[in-house]
Amino acid sequence: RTLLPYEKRAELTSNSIAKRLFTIMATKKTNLCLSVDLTSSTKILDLVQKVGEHVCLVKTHIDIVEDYTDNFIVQLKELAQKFNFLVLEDRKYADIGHTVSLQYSKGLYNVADWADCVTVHSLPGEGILKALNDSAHSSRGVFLLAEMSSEGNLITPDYTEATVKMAAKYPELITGFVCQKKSTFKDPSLIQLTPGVQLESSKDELGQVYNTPEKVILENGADVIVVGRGIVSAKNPEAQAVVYKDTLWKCYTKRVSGKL
Ligand code: UP6
Repeated sequence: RTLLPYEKRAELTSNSIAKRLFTIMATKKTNLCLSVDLTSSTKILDLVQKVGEHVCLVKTHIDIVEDYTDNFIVQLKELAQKFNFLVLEDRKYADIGHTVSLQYSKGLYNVADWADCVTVHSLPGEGILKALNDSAHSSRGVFLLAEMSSEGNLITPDYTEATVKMAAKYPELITGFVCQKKSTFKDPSLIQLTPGVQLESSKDELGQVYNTPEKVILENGADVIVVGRGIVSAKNPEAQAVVYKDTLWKCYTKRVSGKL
């Protein structure tokens, strides 16, 4: 899986979002996902305006935005079109199917309307995927959480394995996994989205664990790399996004060249 280039893997997918994401990465030559964890919609839009050309995916936590309006989404989607990136709402759904289908398509944020893909926990069982499969249009995707980056998380190897098995029943819905290890899944048509990445390995004060680009891409099999504070909290986020983009892409090209 990890030795195949993105453009080849784009041909293998059954999920339309995975196909688009692989294609965007290959075309724009970037596997950087920016996690815009800011609480002001103007700050988010300013940052995305500056770094949009360097990313394949923008990851939101829409429920932390303090001044949410529908117009914010209109503008975010305009930037997505202009710069050719996709939008992932990192909602980490984790309830019974019925509730999740309401959370996904109703309420203030109407996530189903605008997010190309969402994150979902496998914890409640398959009903959560059935619900999303029924309410999502055909051009939507799910990243299923198979592992987490945070210290002391309660996910076990058995849970991870059962998560990967569950995903195999929904090939048209599943874009990939949020996970940390290369061995977690084999299917080259699915995407490994890996958070917990900064240029130096470190930790934050609340249990987040950071690995380097080299480690997550060359050793651990990451395909799309999520960077939040590494960019958002930098003195010059735009310049830092370019540093991340270049470093991450170099690791990817090294990996697919097979000369490790
Ligand atoms: N995230 C993780 N670890 C996971 C899953 N998701 O950090 O296992 C998300 C967080 C945050 C982002 O919700 O939005 O990825 C990481 O941000 P950071 O780079 O600022 O730590």
